[in-house]
Amino acid sequence: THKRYYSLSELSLSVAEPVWIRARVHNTRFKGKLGFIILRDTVHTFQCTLFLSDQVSRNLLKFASDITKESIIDVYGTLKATSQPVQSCSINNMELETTKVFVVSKSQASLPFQLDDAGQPMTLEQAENERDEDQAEEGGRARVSQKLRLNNRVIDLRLPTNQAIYRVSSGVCQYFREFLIQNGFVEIHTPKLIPGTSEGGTEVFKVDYFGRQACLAQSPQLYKQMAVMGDLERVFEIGPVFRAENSNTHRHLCEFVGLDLEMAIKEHYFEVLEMIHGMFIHIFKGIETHFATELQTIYKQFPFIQPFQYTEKPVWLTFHEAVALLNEAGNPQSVHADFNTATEKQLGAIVKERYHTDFYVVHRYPQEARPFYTMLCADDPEFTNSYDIFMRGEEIISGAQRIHDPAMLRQRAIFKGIDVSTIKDYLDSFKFGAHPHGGCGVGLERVVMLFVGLKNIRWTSMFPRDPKRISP
Ligand code: ATP
Ligand code: AMO
Repeated sequence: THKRYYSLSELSLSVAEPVWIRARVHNTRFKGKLGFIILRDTVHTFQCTLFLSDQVSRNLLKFASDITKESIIDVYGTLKATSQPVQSCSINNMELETTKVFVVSKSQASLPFQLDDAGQPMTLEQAENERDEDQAEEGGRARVSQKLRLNNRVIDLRLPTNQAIYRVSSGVCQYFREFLIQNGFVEIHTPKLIPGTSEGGTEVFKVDYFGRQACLAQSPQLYKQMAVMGDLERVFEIGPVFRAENSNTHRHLCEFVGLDLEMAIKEHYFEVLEMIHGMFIHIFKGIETHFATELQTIYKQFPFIQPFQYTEKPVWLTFHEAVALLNEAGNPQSVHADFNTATEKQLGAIVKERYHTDFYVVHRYPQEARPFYTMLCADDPEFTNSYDIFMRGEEIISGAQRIHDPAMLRQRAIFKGIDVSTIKDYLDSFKFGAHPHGGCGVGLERVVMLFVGLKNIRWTSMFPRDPKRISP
């Protein structure tokens, strides 16, 4: 049989017998007959004490005082309540009176940066200054630069804030999958090496495919629709999306995780919007309920964050209504062009004031702003059965009802400048009886960034890819 090891989150004063703990050394302090080892495990920190005694020799104290930060150790001892809260530990009502210490794996003594420095609370100015890695080098700087942290990402990931972020990110995927499976969706995996673009435009990585040209998929768009034509009817995918987006903004990556869904619809694209709304409420509630410690850990480093606000009653605006609100506020936005980033933000502020929510839908976009496969409105072909969804005034979702008539689809592809020879199989798939259908694509890193209230997508991408970074 194996020894039982406690993780820090399992510790409780009701555990009477001595315990073994394996964790990382966050810090140590030794003086004379007394020593402290601060252990760290995910978002928790906890203090072990060693006193010179019958059970703790001078040799053990000396050995323990030489252990380097970030080493992994086993400690054995008894849990004791503390008379006052232990300073700088997240578990502060108890400590371990330690009698045994073993080193499992030693860390090199010099670290690229100190975790405590990288974990210092940031001001809004410091957080916003990190929109781009190079900008981050100037003005309102964080104590450890984003560049240094990302260059040493494995160590950076150990920060409690990062432990929390990637647990929240996992939770978002878990609730996305859970809700859709409960609603009859099938999880699929579509190819990432494809013959042409799926979204159009030039933002595509070209690769050599045995002498022929192929592309890294800009989205699962064409294949998720083909799966619906293959009668899977309700499908979803969690997978990588590639965009040769040569832009250094706080919210664009060259590779991100797409949460996509596609479903047959009976009468109206509102069926898809209702599904998406239900799914997001499920995600938000799941995170608030089961990841509350993680959220608190993140807010501790970013004390300026206002928790995400949403209403269970959906807030849906038509593009025309959104433009009217903007025009009223003095913004000359036209109904025939997409919003730019500043306008999105302004709309976010207006909606928040009026409807008290950071989460809302804008639908019936102008055709100019949408890809070729988007269904035009029956009553006005200048507009489309499409939608974007916003969180805190930034786009997190695009979606639409799709054109299922093959002749119209072909015509729209040509109109939008797509080389139809590269999408022949896709176009053909609508010739044998096509379900009316619609869906959406969500950017995982953006959802996590905006739900939590972070200011840079690089903090929600574990190994971010942007035009300047392809490693680690
Ligand atoms: P998607 O590309 O998936 O629609 P997105 O949020 O990037 O998501 P875009 O349509 O690319 O949406 O852009 C929306 C707006 O964001 C644009 O109108 C533009 O004003 C702004 N934008 C896009 N790329 C950049 C960039 N590289 N730098 C500054 N602003 C940008
Ligand atoms: P779209 O191109 O709008 O739509 O992408 C869908 C969502 O993906 C996220 N996103 C990004 N995240 C990080 N970095 C990027 N460069 C980036 N680009 C987009 C955003 C966006 O809302 N096929 C359609 C979806 C559909 O209609 O089903 C599509 O790809 O959150």
